[in-house]
Amino acid sequence: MMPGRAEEIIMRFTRRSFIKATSASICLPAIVGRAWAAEGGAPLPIPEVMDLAGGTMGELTAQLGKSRMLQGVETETAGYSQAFSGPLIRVKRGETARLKLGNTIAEPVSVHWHGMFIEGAQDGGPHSPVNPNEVRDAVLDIDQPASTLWYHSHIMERTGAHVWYGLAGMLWVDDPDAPDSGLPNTYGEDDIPLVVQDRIFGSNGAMVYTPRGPSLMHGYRGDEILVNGAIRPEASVPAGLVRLRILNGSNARIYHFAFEDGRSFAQVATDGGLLPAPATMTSLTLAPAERAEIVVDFSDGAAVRLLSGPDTNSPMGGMGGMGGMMGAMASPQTDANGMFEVMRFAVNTGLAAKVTALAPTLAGAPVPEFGEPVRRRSFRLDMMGAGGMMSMMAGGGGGMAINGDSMDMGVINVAAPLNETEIWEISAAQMQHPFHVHGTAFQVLSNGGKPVDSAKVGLKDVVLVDGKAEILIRFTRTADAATPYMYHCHILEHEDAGMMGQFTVA
Ligand SMILES: [Cu+2]
Repeated sequence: MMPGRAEEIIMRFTRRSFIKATSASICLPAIVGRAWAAEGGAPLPIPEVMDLAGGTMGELTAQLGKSRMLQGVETETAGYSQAFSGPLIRVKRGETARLKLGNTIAEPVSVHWHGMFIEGAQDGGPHSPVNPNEVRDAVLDIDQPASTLWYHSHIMERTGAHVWYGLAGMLWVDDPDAPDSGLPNTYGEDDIPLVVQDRIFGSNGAMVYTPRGPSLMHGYRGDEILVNGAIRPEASVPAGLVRLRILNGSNARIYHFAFEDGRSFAQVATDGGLLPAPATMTSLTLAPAERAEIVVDFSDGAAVRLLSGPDTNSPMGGMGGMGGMMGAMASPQTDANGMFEVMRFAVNTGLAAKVTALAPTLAGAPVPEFGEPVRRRSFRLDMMGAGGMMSMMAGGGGGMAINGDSMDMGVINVAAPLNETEIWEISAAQMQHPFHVHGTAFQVLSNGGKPVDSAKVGLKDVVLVDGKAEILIRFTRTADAATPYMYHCHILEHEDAGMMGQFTVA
């Protein structure tokens, strides 16, 4: 990453905020410190649905806007056809979804369909920018299991800034021919999208994004938690089973979710769709870009808070390391148990509890059919490439790399044959990295030196690599050299600093 690049992006996104802040400080010299408060408890925003079923043409236009996230000040944000984030897009398996992609922002953006099995030409990666005032067609042939996916901008060296300011939203694939899983499915009532993101707000209420040195190495993390664009909001739920479709839409933060009262819940789906059977647990770790669907029982009528443990993932070892010492790592305030609030749930007896029991197995869960692998590839995620850690400490971009090579738009790193099963071995020495592969879903064979039970983990498109992970992978769509697929770390600051490679499928 070029030194100074991040600052340029920020200037473009927040120029108006800077001007406003400057004039405010001239007019109101008595104001010291924050001009705002971050109060939780506002109603959870439920994203508007853009249903593309039946050939309805959709439209997503990247734009800047102003959002009321904080009390006392507006925040300049970016979104797709709205001020922050984007609509919840629903598409149906067996159909072709069509959208017009526009851009009114003064720099190229893109719309990457994260988790979708579509050819490279429609994947929306760095080779498919929507330039300012340009319109691009997206034609998405939907053929994959019902699943909770998302979309976000994916421009070379700018993905972190774009997602931070708001260019990301959820996408749900529905499968009308799948047998009924019996899961709650009333949108916004007992089937609720939760996009969890951390942010830093400056004293003027503007979002602050300045990854450099330790905050680039760790990945850029914030001290305020947004869910669907609202600070620690409150969801109103029926006194029954409620399905929460959680996306970790944060740039770098790993969450360790648990309910305040220790109640158990059932995970029913992962990145690639339903699990074969509900998996009961009391805590859930979700790395950036991972999704989980959980079913929570609210029939006791009690209000409860969803919490998270702190993110200790660090190239310096635990305890915040040098990042903490240098004051560059923002983190929410934790309670006596070391947990922080994500959001709240209040039971509304006026809402009908439509589902009160879970089936022991989930009808319609995808059955992975990979067959025997024919080759093995290795990917080493490296934070110590050209420039190295000292360069990053000094505020430079350093050279993050995979197998020693930083991402180069002109280099195809891997040519993968179509419809051949491979084992990919991903290793990460300094810290854990969420490794994402475009265009398909994979099965995790092992992680951290231990075999993984795929029935409990399901089909994935992101794996949080703990030392070393092995995945079973196959590509069923093509990608040519003009619009190749990407594999990369989904800590977006690592991706933007070069921890990404590109591959063709033919
Ligand atoms: Cu990484």
